[in-house]
Amino acid sequence: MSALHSVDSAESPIPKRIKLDIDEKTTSEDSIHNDLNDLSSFNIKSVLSNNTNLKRLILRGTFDSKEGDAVVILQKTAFEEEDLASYKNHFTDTNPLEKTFQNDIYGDYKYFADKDLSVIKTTVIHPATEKHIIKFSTQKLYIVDETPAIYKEVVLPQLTDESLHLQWVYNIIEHKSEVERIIFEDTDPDNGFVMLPDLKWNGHINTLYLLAVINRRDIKSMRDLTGNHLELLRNIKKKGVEAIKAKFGLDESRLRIYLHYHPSFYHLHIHFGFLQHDAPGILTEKAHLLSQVINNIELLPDYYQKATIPFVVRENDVLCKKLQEHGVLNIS
Ligand code: M7G
Repeated sequence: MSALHSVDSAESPIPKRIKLDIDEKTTSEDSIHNDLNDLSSFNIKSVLSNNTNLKRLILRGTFDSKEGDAVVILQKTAFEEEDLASYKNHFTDTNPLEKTFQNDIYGDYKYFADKDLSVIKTTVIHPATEKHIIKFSTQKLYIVDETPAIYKEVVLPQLTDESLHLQWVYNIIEHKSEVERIIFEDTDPDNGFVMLPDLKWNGHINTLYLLAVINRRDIKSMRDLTGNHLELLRNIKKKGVEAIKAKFGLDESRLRIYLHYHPSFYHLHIHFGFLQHDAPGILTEKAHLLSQVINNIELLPDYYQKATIPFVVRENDVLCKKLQEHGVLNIS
C-alpha cells in the first residue's frame, strides 16, 4: 500500500481532523476532470518543456469539444524500495526483455514492465491561463538581487496584478477540495494551518513532498514575515514535524522544511520534503530553510523587510520586462 493510501487509514495516529461537509463542490459541471479516463481527446499543440533529468514532459494542447487550452504534465515516477518484494511478481515471461546490444559481460536491454511499474504521474490543468503556459515553458532565467525598494516599487505592484489565482488554496483551507487528503490540521485562525500532500507528490515516502498552507490570508510570502509571525512559524514547524513523525515515521532531521522566494502562489505555505529527495525548487536561489527564517526573525524582527533577497525571474514573466524598464535587470 502506498504512503498516500495510508494517509486515509482509519488507524492513523494523527489527531482526527474535524468531520467536514464536502457536498459543496467547487468544480463546475463541465469540468474536464469530471470524466477524464484517457488522453484520446487531447490534441497536442506544442511541447512547453522536456526535462530529461526529471523525466518530465509538459505539453500544451486542447481537449475535443472543450473551450480553452490545457497543460498536461507527464512525469515518470521513481522506483520504490518498499515495493521490492513485489518486483519478483513483475519478472515473468509475459514481461519481455529486448536486447539492444551485448559486449563482453555487459548487456543492454529494454524491459517492458507491467502497467503498475510504469505509471506516469499526470497532471491536467484546464482551462490553463497564459500565466500557466508561461510558468511551465522552458525559458531563460535571470537572477536579481531584490532590495526592499525594488520589492516595493517594482515587484509588489506586479504581484498584485499578475499572480496566479489562489482559488485552490482557499478551497483547501475552506475544506472544499482535497479534504480526504488532509494529513494534519490546526484550525487556529492566526497560527493554524492545513498539511496535505503537494500536487507533485506521488505518495511514496522516499519522495515525500507535503505542503503546509496557513489559515490566515494576510501573508503573501516570506517578505511579509515579521516578529509577529514567530508563533505561527514555530507552530507549523513543531506540529508539522510531529505529524510527519507519527504518520510516516520520519524524524525532523530527515526532512527539508523550507519556503520558496519567490513562490508561485502568494499565500504563505511551507514545503516539507524528504531530505534525500532532490525535489524541484530546492536550489539556493529559491529555497529558504524554515529554521533559518525563524532564526533571522528572532535576531531581527523586521529582517525580511530590510534584507536584500535574490530571486530568479524568467524571460517571459511580465516582471522580467518591468525589472528591465526600471534598470534593475540588464539583458544584453
Ligand atoms: P510554490 O512555492 O508557490 O511554487 O509552491 P512552485 O510551484 O514554484 O514550487 C506551491 C506548491 O503548491 C507547488 O509545489 C505545487 O505543486 C503545489 N500545488 C499547486 N496546486 C495548484 C495545488 C493543488 O491544487 N493542490 C495541492 N495539494 N498542491 C498544489
